[in-house]
Amino acid sequence: APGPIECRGAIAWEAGKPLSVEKVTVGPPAAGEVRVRLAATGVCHTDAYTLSGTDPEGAFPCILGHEGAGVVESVGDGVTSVSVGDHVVLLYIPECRECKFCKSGKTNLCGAIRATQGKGVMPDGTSRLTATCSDRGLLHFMGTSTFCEYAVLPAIAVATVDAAAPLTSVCLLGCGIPTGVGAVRNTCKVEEGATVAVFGLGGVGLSVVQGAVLAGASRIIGVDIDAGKFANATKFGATECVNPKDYGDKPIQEVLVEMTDGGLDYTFEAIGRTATMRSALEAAHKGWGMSCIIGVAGAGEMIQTRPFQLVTGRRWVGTAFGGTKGRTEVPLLVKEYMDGKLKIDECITKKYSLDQINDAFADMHDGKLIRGVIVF
Ligand code: NAD
Ligand code: DAO
Ligand code: ZN
Repeated sequence: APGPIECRGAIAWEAGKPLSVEKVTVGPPAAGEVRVRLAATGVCHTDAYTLSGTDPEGAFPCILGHEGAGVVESVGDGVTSVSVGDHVVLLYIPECRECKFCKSGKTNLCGAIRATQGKGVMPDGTSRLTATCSDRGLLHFMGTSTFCEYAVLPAIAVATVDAAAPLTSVCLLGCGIPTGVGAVRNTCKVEEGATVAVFGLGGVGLSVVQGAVLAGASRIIGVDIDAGKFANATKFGATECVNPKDYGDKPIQEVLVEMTDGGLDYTFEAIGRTATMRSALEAAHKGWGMSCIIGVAGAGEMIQTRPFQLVTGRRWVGTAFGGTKGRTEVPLLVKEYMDGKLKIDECITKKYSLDQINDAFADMHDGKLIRGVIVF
């Protein structure tokens, strides 16, 4: 049976402090679990949000990170769905295929390990992570904790992918890209010829743009207050870009409604601000326009609009991980990437070593990155 592994990880000792790269002991996988040697992980705003301390559910000390890919190093008792040596993308939303949610055919929000994952522990209520220096237990994060050379997850939380695919690229299929592409395909089911607006042109918004291109949208309007984002948006297929700052006090939804003869068929909010969520809803066309919330707002914030906006046929929806069922759909996204149909490498602005992880956070804060990737 596999024993504990001593390796390196980036520990978040407390909120608001830089991550500390040091020795971490990663326990063996228990029954139903797998241990993965990470090859690469993306750095996402959710990691920074929790580290900042504004996430009320953030608990420390922990190992952050949720956009990872690697190779299965060992498996616990009873694991049959994956084998040692398999290449996997780690899933912060698992897919058990047995719970009420999985069986509904209506959602990707598997409930199998929800309660323990939210508390930062494995399904048996314990952690596999220990800070080697002090023997202090560390909490898991989002069920993944990818900022470490090894991670332990339930087998239902890894997607086996084509071993020929570079793990340093497909790690981004752990969050940002499926979120944007899936919002278009799974959540909104955007049809050919539809008009689309994307609020926020970061990694997630660009993935919405990419999804809209793949869906055959006729018009894709990017909206961002940082005009520096427009070049990439155009590269990914936005047909127009709009900067709300160019319109003074005029609400951006009015600008968009005028540009589009009454509004868009689909709008997406990929920023995480309640004001832009309202703008996106109100920029959707009367009678049929659908607006999708992707951005994660601060704890306790509320959205608002006049109910008349919904009475007159606009629909307000939201999505987690783009409605993607990870074990089933992530391997298909890898195939699309290998076939040259899905852009991933274009989303990677810069690669870092684990020792440079705080630089990756700083560059992300400065808005310099579509995505930064830590290569182990
Ligand atoms: P990002 O910071 O890279 O991109 C956000 C963009 O919004 C930036 O380009 C910024 O200039 C722009 N922006 C900021 N304020 C604006 C405003 N008032 N009007 C127009 N544009 C504005 O972030 P990202 O990584 O692309 O993530 C976007 C959001 O999606 C975040 O809230 C993140 O937490 C969330 N997210 C959600 C899911 C999900 O499953 N629902 C998954 C991943 C990320
Ligand atoms: O099943 O209740 C649930 C929650 C599943 C996780 C949803 C997370 C959505 C937002 C992710 C932010 C970026 C990683
Ligand atoms: Zn399930």
